[in-house]
Amino acid sequence: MGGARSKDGLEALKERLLAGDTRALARAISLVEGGGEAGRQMTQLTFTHAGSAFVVGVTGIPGAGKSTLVDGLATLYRKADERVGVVAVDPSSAFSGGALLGDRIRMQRHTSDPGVFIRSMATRQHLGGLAVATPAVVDLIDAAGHQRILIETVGVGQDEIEVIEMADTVVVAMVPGLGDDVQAIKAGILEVADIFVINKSDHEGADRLHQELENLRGLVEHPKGEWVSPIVRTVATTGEGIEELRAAIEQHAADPRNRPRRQERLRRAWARRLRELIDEGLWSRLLEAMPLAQEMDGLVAEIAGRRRDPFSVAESILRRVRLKAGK
Ligand SMILES: Nc1nc2c(ncn2[C@@H]2O[C@H](COP(=O)(O)OP(=O)(O)O)[C@@H](O)[C@H]2O)c(=O)[nH]1
Ligand SMILES: [Mg+2]
Repeated sequence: MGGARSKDGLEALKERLLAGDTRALARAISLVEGGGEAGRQMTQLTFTHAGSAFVVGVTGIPGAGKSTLVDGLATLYRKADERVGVVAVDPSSAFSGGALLGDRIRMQRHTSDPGVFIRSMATRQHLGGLAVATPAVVDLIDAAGHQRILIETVGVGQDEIEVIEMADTVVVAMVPGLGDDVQAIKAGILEVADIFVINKSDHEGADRLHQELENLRGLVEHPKGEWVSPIVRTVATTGEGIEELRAAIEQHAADPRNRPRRQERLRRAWARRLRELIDEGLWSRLLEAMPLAQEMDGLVAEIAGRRRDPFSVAESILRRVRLKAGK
């Protein structure tokens, strides 16, 4: 015990994780969330073991019924004997101190089932933000052998759009009766929606929302013969329509026309991530090579005082940098 941070400790942890040990998985996730060196090594050790799970992203405004939908899907997948992972990305839980009470009660049904692994993530605790932490956590759950992973996010910030881009199929959940601004759906979210869900179809206004969505869907460019995101109606609390949603996800996953789009989405996300890592690395090496921190204060003050412009200050620093290959 206590050796999880040593190299051997991490190796042993990795082996247990790959064997599907839930406690090892939870421990590895904590390391990754911590953002330190051990977390980075854990990601490196497990990276090539991930990538085979099918990841479904469910996004929508708070209260749309995402958790209830995810729970319904998880239950269906369990009936088919698939191991399920659930990642609830909930910035609001940073304030309430954890999953909402309703979520906790719902999740309790699965707590005695080792075939379901549930993790909720709040923004606050993550270095590098959710866009970095969530895919890393999903990969760990994947490497631990959970074939179906459901990510729940509130579709608001750029971070979350980036999170959802990692999913194989993206479900956008909406609810009727919120007026005709179509719930402030961001153009970005609309474009990544592979399936629309009208949840709370038992509420008034479902027909109207359905019509609005069809109109909106018509506005998004669809090259001929491309996948047109279906609209599925559900009442998540009774389970109505969940089977149809599962089938729509299946169809989207199996449709060969969707492969290029999915690959492009993934490629874009990894290109961004790689770029970030290089940026971070360059910056920290730069600071190692020349202790700029103090000098920066003075330079920033000069810029703020309009005595020098930011372009020439940046240029003067960069001129002092000699990029060297290797160490
Ligand atoms: N009437 C009705 N209530 C629902 C439905 N789906 C979810 N709810 C309720 O709406 C509330 C918010 O659901 P939740 O799944 O926590 O939404 P989330 O914030 O998007 O995760 C809960 O009280 C649910 O029981 C539905 O289809 N019909
Ligand atoms: Mg929720």
